[in-house]
Formats: sequence, C-alpha cells, structure tokens
Amino acid sequence: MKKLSAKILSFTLAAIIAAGGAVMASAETVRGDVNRDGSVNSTDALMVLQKSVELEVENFDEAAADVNGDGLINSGDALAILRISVGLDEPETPEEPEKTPLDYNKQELVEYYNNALKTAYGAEKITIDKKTNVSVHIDKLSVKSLMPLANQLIEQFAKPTAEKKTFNNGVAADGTKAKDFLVPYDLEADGAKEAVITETENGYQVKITLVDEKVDYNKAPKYNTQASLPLPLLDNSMISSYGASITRAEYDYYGTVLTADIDKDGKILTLNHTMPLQLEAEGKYSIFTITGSGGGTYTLDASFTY
Ligand SMILES: [Ca+2]
Ligand SMILES: [Ca+2]
Repeated sequence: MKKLSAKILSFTLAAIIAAGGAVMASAETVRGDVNRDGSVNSTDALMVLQKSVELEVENFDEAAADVNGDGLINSGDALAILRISVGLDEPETPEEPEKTPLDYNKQELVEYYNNALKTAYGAEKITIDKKTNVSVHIDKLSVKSLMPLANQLIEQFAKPTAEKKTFNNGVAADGTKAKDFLVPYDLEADGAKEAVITETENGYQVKITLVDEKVDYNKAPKYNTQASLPLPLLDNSMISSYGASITRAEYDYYGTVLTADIDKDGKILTLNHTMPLQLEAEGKYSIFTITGSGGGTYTLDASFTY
C-alpha cells in the first residue's frame, strides 16, 4: 500500500507541475538535481519518491536529494524540489564542510609538509637549531684485518653535529641559504610510502615515510635526496689513497621517516628525520677481494624559532 500511495502521489505531483518550467543549474552538486542532469524538475521529485519507498533508483545523488537537510529522503524533499522547479524557491549548492589538514590525502600532506619548510626558509627572520647523529656499524667484513680502515672511513661520516643559524629572508649573514643548511622541500608524492597526520596541542604532526630506495653507491637516491640528507656519494679517490678500490656497493634506504610539528598557521616548529640504512660492498685491496656489510641510522633534529 505504501508503494501504491507513493506512486499516486508521484503522478499527482507530476501533473501539478507539468506546466511549470525547469530550473537550469550548473554541473556541481545542486540541491534538488538528484539525477545531476543540470536541471531541477519533476523527474528529480519522482526519483526522490521512488527512493523514499526503497525502489531501486539509478544515478541518484543522495546529497542533492535531501533538499531540506533533515537527513532523510522523503516526500518533504520531493515537494521542496517541485517548489524549486516552478520557481517558488531558489536552488542552492550545499556548503562544503571546511577542509582541515586532517582531511588531506597523501599528496596534499606532502605538499603541506613541503610548504611548511618553504615558508620557514622564507621567513623574515628565523633561527634554526640543527643536530645530526649517525650510528653505523659494520656487521661483516671478509678480511678482518681491514676492520680499522673500514671504521676509519665510517668515522668520517659518523660524527654528531650541532649547529645553529639565523636567517633573514632565507639567507644567513655568511651567505648560507636556509634550504642548504637544513633539508630541501622538494619531495614528490610518489616518494611517500605513507603520510599520516595527527592533531597536537599546537596544531598538527605530519609523519611521512619514504619509499624504500636501493641504489648503487655512486648514485643518489631520488626521493631521499628530494627531502633529506642521504650519505654523500663515496669519494673513490679517498679509497684509492688507501690502496683500495670499490668493485660493487649498494646503499639501501629502507624507510626514512620525516616527522614535522606544524602549528595551526602552517609554521613548522620541529623536524625529525630518521633514516635507517643498510650497506653492502665489495672491493679490492692488494690481492684481496673484500666483501662487507653494515648498517645504521642517521638522524636529524631541528627546531625553528621565528
Ligand atoms: Ca535533474
Ligand atoms: Ca529531507
């Protein structure tokens, strides 16, 4: 009976407005344009009635159908649609709820992160406090007597650093650019394996995990280079000065994590990069072929004072 009475109501309503014109509207979601054909008319009202009695309705825009915004789709909305179609009421576009960084997708989060750094580097005045640390160890070395040499090489990279600099419009008194002092802001979304954002007391925390990058020792890892500070390319002349040579070596950057605390105005407050890496190498020293492997973690911490 419910379905039959709805049908009768549909036909009655349709008949009432048959003489009425259709209101043309734009292609975006418009209240009342249920089939999104650009016009609010009796077809839309009929579709609402069909839907309200749980009939299958194809091409049905639910957001457009709840014209009076009470969360239900029923004959009240069908009437409202008919009122619009005969020009008694104006159609309106439902207001989009305001988007916050918490609603961002991966690509938007990467952009948000890049922009936070870019904004900081371009600030009228900013002081960046930077600390780095490397913890690397050799797991295996086929020629044990070369361990001291290997460790000597590692020590060149493995010194903790602490540096603080003030920049005015991105440049320090000694000419250093903020971007060169800290890290670049060029990360592409494809370089992010995952990006998450959480709300904090001051704003948001963005955490981006980079994709794994396994590269030859004399090639820069694409995404780690866009966003962080991968190991410098190994200087062969330094190695040959020890009478050794590299025949094959590979770095594996298997999941660098970039964490930034950003305030509600998009200003970055703190930054942490944690870059775990693994290294495998084969080289020659005198008559020996040496193979070795090792790994460790590089960390960067920075705080920003505006
Ligand atoms: Ca329509
Ligand atoms: Ca409604």
